[in-house]
Amino acid sequence: MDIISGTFFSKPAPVYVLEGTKKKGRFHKAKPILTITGRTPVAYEKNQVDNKKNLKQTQCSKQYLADLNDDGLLDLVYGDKTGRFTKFDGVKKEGEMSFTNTQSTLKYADGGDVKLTMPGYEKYSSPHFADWDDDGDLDLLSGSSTGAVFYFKNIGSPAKAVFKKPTTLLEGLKLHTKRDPLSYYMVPKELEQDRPQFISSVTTTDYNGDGKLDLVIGDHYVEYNKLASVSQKEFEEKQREYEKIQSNVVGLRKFQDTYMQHKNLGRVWVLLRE
Ligand SMILES: [Ca+2]
Ligand SMILES: [Ca+2]
Ligand SMILES: [Ca+2]
Repeated sequence: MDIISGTFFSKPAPVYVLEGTKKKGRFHKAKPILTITGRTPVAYEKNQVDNKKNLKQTQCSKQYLADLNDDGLLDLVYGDKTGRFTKFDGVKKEGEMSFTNTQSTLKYADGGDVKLTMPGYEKYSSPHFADWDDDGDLDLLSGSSTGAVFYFKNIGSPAKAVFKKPTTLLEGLKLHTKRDPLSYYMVPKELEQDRPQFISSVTTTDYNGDGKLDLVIGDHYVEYNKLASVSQKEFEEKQREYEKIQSNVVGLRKFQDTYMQHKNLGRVWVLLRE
């Protein structure tokens, strides 16, 4: 058994493999996954274009390996900040996994890019593939910036995956409707406990053994507490001030550091399928 690990940024590489050894639970050192010519398979914000000057590398929220064209070789799919699903097809290379230099994107039947479309710029698509409808082909499931989970049915064939527009399996938080970093992170207590908070990542397994796939979702949970030394009045005033300015991330950090304590945590949620 080998471990595949992705990273948020692509320096020096976005995906590593840790090959298993003969000793149980022991692995070789992580090595980067590369293209057939030894390049790093970098996902760009726009699809591959001739004018390489304008290419801007995107943040990858999750990487996933699945064979989407039934050629026996794993293909590499990235989720990213802009909500797309970028793909590098697997190619044959002796002794190791390898991929095309060129990126493509997962497609709908009408040829459009499969994309998360919730409001706001940071969407963080998070691909996972499983045969969710049990018809023999791999369907796409995705977490997102708001914690919502989407299902894209594969309406192509095992040899050519093509997807249907998404069905929402789990609604996300309603707060992330504008590019306002404060609303992005600060979630009222009652909602915090209700559903995944931020950049959810989904996987499937039959958790309760009833023969149907269930969802296991990881999230990024940020716990905030007002500093004890700051009065409630002052805190609320500053918060209103901040909301009025609709400041940027730098402003958010300043507000957090001055008036709050915060902890970044991860949680795991299980949703059983009915
Ligand atoms: Ca393949
Ligand atoms: Ca299927
Ligand atoms: Ca189940």
